[in-house]
Order: sequence, then structure tokens, then C-alpha cells
Amino acid sequence: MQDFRTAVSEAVRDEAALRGALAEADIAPMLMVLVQLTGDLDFLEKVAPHIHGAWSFLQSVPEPLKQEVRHRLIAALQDHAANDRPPPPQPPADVLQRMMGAGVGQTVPEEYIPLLLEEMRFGEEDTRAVRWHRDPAKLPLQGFKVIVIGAGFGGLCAAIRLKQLSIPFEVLEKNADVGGTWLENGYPGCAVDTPNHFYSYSFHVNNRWTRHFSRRDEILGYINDVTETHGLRPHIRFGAEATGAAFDEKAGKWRVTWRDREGRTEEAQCNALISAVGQLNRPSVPRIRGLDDFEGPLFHTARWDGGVDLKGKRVAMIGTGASAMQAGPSIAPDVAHLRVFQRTPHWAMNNPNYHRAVSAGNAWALERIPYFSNWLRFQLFWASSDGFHASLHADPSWSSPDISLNEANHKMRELIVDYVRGELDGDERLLAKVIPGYPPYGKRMLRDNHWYRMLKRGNIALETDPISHITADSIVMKDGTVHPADVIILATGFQASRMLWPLDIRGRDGHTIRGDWGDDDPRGYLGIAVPHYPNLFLIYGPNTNLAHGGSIIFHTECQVRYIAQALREMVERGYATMEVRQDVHDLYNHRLDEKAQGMVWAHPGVTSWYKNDRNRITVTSPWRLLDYWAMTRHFVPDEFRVANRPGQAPKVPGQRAEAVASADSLPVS
Ligand code: NA7
Repeated sequence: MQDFRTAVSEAVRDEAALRGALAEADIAPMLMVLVQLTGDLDFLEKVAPHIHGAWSFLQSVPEPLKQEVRHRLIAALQDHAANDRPPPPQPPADVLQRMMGAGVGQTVPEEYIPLLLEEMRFGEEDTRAVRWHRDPAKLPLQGFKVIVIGAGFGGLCAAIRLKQLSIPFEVLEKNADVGGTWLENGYPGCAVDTPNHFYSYSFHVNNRWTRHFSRRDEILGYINDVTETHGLRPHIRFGAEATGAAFDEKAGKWRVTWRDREGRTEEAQCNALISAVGQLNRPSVPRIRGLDDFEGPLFHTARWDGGVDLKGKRVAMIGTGASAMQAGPSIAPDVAHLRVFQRTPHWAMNNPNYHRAVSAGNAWALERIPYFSNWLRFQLFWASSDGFHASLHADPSWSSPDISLNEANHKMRELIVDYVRGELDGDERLLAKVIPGYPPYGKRMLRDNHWYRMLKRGNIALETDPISHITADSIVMKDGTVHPADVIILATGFQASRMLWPLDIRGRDGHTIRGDWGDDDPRGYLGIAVPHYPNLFLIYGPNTNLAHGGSIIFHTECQVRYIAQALREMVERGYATMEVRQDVHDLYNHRLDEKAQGMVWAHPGVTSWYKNDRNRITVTSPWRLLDYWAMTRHFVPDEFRVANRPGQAPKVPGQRAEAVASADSLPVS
């Protein structure tokens, strides 16, 4: 980030360019910068009534008022430049709260302010970095080693924090490069559906996204940039697929095994093990009779075969989730025919920014106008985070519980139905096929990627009857209809609930992850720590997926901060082992299950990868981002049992076990 004075003088250097940029840039962040520079709250109130939501398209500020915002902002910047003014002090919390509320046309509760300031980062400080309490030069860091499994967003974030703390570490990555799920998913149209200026690390802001929701290649570019900037490559062992880890009680260490590129098994020891294997990297291949008999190309979206030319082919695509929603419309214009096999319909919302490029004006302002980027991040955080959370709780007195949860959820249903009807040109027969019978948000809410318009194309067919089996050249339906196909694409998702599979993780006292969790019942404390697995920390573990809103990178940063604090505790206090207490873990999961059961994902009409067949939500977090942030913000040593030396019985530091279940730190909302 440029120094404030330099940024201001750069911004005003070419007034025509500044004017041109402001003519296009988003009005809310511009207004916020203006108020921050001038403290003019009266003007804020003048504009505020015209802002009806956090997304830029929900702001209907009349043109003359917009002109006034631009005019005043130019004057304020010029004044700061001419008088060499220092950066304005950060507004006090109540002023910030008012500014934020005005910027999104809603009340921003006070409890969010510390989180938002951390996320926005007005100063130079890396707000989520963890620092030593003691002089690191005097700490036994050389004898300490951490292994991280996975070099996707999670593993790289952990690596950055470990590097900052000078903790020796190594990252094992099964692929030949960084990127994780973004490396593996190369299907046409692959893109993020969380806005990118929020879906990126808070400590590595990118002001050059070309789109609001970037495509996979641009995201991979960002991930590579992060990797190079932080000098991570030398720490990553590529082509090393971790196969298992066993806790060696005597040594108080993990023995981690991996397979190298040649298929040889290797082993290394570490004091702490961080799994960052993600939830979406083991494709789910459907068990459809005859799948192997198909003689044409057949591949999963996450293993896209770019060598297969789809031009002029009859393509069958099984699945209508997020991957299908992106891939389908991207290949539809090229193929001779696309037949989509839908098992259950998904909800998809429209977002006018989804297909838009970042305007040149916004790009200019992001790069050159101080605080514009911080405020845009705030806008997008607010637009896509906890906003719908309250509406995803079932109202027990609701009159149509099958199709919606409550009034707000029902309104959303009607809004989406109207939108889809419009996209389908009022085709009620097709509408009935694509509108889910369960409430909105029951499965992952998708962003419409022109899916419904695609269904109206002449070369598309939507099949909603069940598949019976597959033959050498066709898909056969239960009613006997035969659909010939040249290529089959499986857009059938991932084995998300079979978390950590196929890793063989062996903890204390004969515990194994598969034994404890089975194939579909993972649990962890905060999704990070598991009893009987000392010194093991999970990123994107049980119940940490986000389905009501938010960016998974935000959650990752929360988890990594927590883990870094735990490691700090281990190193500074000389603990050999640190294991989350069973009672703390159980209480957390009890609260979590209670909370999740009242939410939309547990709706009896929904099947999804968010839950297991006993209707327990295992993948998705029921908490608001704010709650999870608060729970992970400070590592609480008393929630762990520790041992100073290998072999020594674990003990609880500080207070007695029962007294520190930290029930107060768990949300009750
Ligand atoms: P999803 O969201 O799990 O979607 C998978 C789709 O495949 C979904 O429509 C499934 O139908 C369908 N499916 C799965 N198995 C079958 C069988 N056996 N027969 C017919 N249809 C089947 O995966 P995506 O890859 O689209 O998205 C995963 C995440 O990746 C996404 O949330 C983003 O975060 C990125 P169902 O709905 O289960 O009836």
C-alpha cells in the first residue's frame, strides 16, 4: 500500500483522469472516502437515503447528487495534496458505524465494527498476523517443525503465517503446482461466485481483478502471485501426496507419510500437523450401472479433459450444481446437443455484477484513491456475508413449511421464481421442472450463469426423470428412453462429507479418523481440533463450510490465526502436546448441532452434501461469520490438555476443567 500523502498527490496529478474515473466508480466507497477525509457527516446523511443495499446496483443516488459527491471528493483530495495533510485519523467507532450503515443502507450493528476494521485494514498493520509474546531469538524454534498438507488457499495462508513467525515448516502438495481446487478445476466457465475483492486474503489485497467474480485462471494468477510474494515455493514439496499420519506418543510427534512422484513412500516427523486438504478435491463419481461401459470420453468437471473437442458432439451432463451451472452455459454454444440430467433442482440467484467486468473507473479508484479499496471490501463483505443468516432459521408457526421457512425466505422464493420465469420467457412447463420444492438456500445457493436462458436454447434438453443405466453409447432412463451421447460429463460434485479421506490419520490410544468419524460424521472443535489427535489442526474442517454467505478465505484466515496462536502457545510454553478437551469439543458440537437443526440445511425436503443421511449437518457452519470470528479470535489454552514432555500425562493449564468450558464464548443466537 502506498503512503497516504503519495497516494493523494498521485490521485490528483491528472485531474482529467481523476474526473473520468470518478464518473464511473461506485458511489458508496467514494462517499465513504469523502466522509473519511472531510468528516462531513451532514453530507453523508444527504446521500444516505438513496443507498438501499451494499451491492453497487442497489444504489440509486440521483445524478446531481452523485456529481456533488465526485466534486467534493476531488476538492478534498486536492486540498489534502496542496496542504500536504497527514492521513485523517480513523473515525471513532460510532462515526464508523454510521458511515457503514449509510454505505449499505442498513444498520450495521456495533458488534461488527472490530471485525470489519480488521477486514478492511486501514493502516499498514497486518491485522490477523500473530506475533510472538517472547523474544523469538530465545525460543527453541529450530527444533520445532510443522507439516502442512495442501497448497491451496488454506495451506498457503498457514504457510505465510508460519513463515512470518519463523517456525520451520514444509508443505506437502499432491499436485505439481499451487492452487488446490482452483488448480484442479479447469472446466470451461469455472469462476468464483463470491465477489473477488472480498474473496482474497485480507493481507494480500488485489486491486487489479478484472471482474467482480473472476474466472479460474485469474484466481490461479493471484494464488501464484501470493506464493511468489511470500517466497513460499521453496517450502513446498510438489508431487507429494500425503497418505497418512500417525501420532507417535513416545516422541510426541506426528509421523507423516507421503507418496512421491515415482510412487515411493516417504516419511517425515513433525511437532504439529496442519491439514489444509480442503473439502472439494475428491470428485464424487456416481454409482450408475454401466458407467464403465461407456466407450466415449467420460470425465468429471474437476478432471476436465481439454483434449476432447466438444464441437459438434452430443454431450450428456449429469448434475446441476455449481459446477454444472458454470460449465453448461459455457459449452452450450459449441456442442451439437447438450442433454442435462437433473436429479433435483437447485436454487440460483441473479446478481447483475456476476458477468460484469470491473469498470475502468473502479479499477483506477481502487489503485489510486486512498481507502477506496478498503471501503469496497467492506461493501462486499456486507453484501455477501451474514445478511441472510437470520432468514435461514425455520419459523415453527410458518404456514407453508415445505417450500419456505418464514416470511423473508418465502419472499426470496417468490423473487427468484419471478426472475426465473422471466429468464424462461414464461415457459411454465420448464419453470415447474427447475424450481425446487424445498426452501431457498436448502442446498448451496447458486449464481445464475445464464443457466435458464441456456435451457431455452434449441440444442439443449433437460431430463428430470431418473437414470437407469449407461451403455457403450447412451444413457438409458428408468422409463426405457435411450439418449445417445458422444461424451458424458460428470458434474456430480465432491466427497465433501468424507472429510480428510483418503488420508489415514491415527491419533492417540488407537483412535483413527475414519474410526471416529466414519465416512460421513466428522466433528471438530471449531472445525479445527479433534480430541485424541494432539497437535493436529484442521483448516476447512467439519462445519466450517459457508452456505449462508461469506468468503471461505475469511474463515480460513480465522482458522489460521487460531492455529498460529496455538503454535505460539506450544513453542513459548514448551508444550510437547496439546489436545482439545473432550468436554469442550462435545459442548461445542452439542451447541452446533442444536443451532444447525433449526436451519434451512436440515430441512427434511433437502438432500445435499452439507449433511449426512441422519440429517446431521457436518460440512456447513451454522454460525454467523461474526460468531465464528469471535470464537476463533483468541486461542484459549484452558480448552486444551497439554503435556510438557513426551510421555507425560496430559494436564489442563490453569483452571479446573469443568470451570473452563468457556460456555460464554459460544454463541447462543
Ligand atoms: P454439487 O453442488 O455437489 O452438485 C452435484 C450435482 O450432481 C447435483 O446436481 C447432484 O444432484 C448431482 N448428482 C450427484 N450424484 C448424482 C447421481 N448419482 N445421479 C444424478 N445426479 C447426481 O457439486 P458441484 O461440483 O456442482 O459444486 C460443488 C462445490 O464446488 C460448489 O458448492 C462450489 O463451492 C464449488 P442432487 O442435487 O444431489 O440431487
